[in-house]
Amino acid sequence: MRMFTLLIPALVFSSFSLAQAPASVTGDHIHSKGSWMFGYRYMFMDMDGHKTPNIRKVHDGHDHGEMHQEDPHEEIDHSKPHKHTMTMQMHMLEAMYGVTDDLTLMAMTNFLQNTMDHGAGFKTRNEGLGDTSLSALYRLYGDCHQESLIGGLGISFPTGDITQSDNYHSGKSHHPYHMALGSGTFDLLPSLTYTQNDESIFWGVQGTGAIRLDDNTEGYKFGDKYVAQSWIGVPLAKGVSVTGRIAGTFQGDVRGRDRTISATGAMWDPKQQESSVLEAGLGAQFGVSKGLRLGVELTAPLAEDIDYGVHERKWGVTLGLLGTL
Ligand SMILES: [Cu+2]
Repeated sequence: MRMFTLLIPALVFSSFSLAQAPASVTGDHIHSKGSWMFGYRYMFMDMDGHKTPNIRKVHDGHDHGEMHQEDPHEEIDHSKPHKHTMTMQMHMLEAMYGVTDDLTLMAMTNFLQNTMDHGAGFKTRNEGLGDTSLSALYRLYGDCHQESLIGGLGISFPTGDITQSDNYHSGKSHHPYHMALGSGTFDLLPSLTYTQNDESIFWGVQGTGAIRLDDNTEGYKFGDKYVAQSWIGVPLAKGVSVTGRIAGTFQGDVRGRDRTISATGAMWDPKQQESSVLEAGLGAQFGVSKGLRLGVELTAPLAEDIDYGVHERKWGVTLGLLGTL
């Protein structure tokens, strides 16, 4: 509430266009020649346990979230239902620069904190620098105000360390795949975004991919990842808008395997990492001052089709502070 009263005077003087994608979306716009944008985004995701064949059999379709936490030592015994929960926090920095009115370069890097709770207060944590990407965004069509079609092509560099030891297996093993800080591979990042904007409504649709170009140093590669999403937004007042978003994400299985990770359960099994998730996002954006925008978005899954090695998603939040020069 106090934040609102602080924002109101700023909003009155704001002339920054808020017809922009939700805080969790990147690569949806370009910048005019010679102009810069800098951004910081914080993402938090809360994840539930894995579904397991055992839990399914015992509970026969009932909510898996009801399972009790158990001693980490019991976890190895897969005849018993168990639960590992996980949180992911990401601090992302980005910079965009308009090389021409049609071509914008975008650089992004992030710092990750992944924490897995194995039950009974036993936690493993992996944190550090994630992967870094450099992308080119090109205006294929449109005026970038009322309508635009933007194609993007980027490369993700493996700056995230994939050799951090896990204290779960006496430090001899690397963290399981979904706890890794990066892919370990050079990834191709294609994207295509179409947006429309008029006085009373704005919307966009975007497809993005992460295609692994080689095997990493540990002898595996993550499955390719594809996201298809669409959002719609309404300006409520000058400097304030709300958005709704729906996104489908597919992530393939790991190919090959990390030799330090023995498949003592689905979580460590490279062939149990595939997921398809449909999620919804509800967001709001505030013009803080001319050229500075604060966005927030809450996300929750609508439907999931996930392998036994994948955590079920619970909810997430993204905060974004983006400023143009
Ligand atoms: Cu930008």
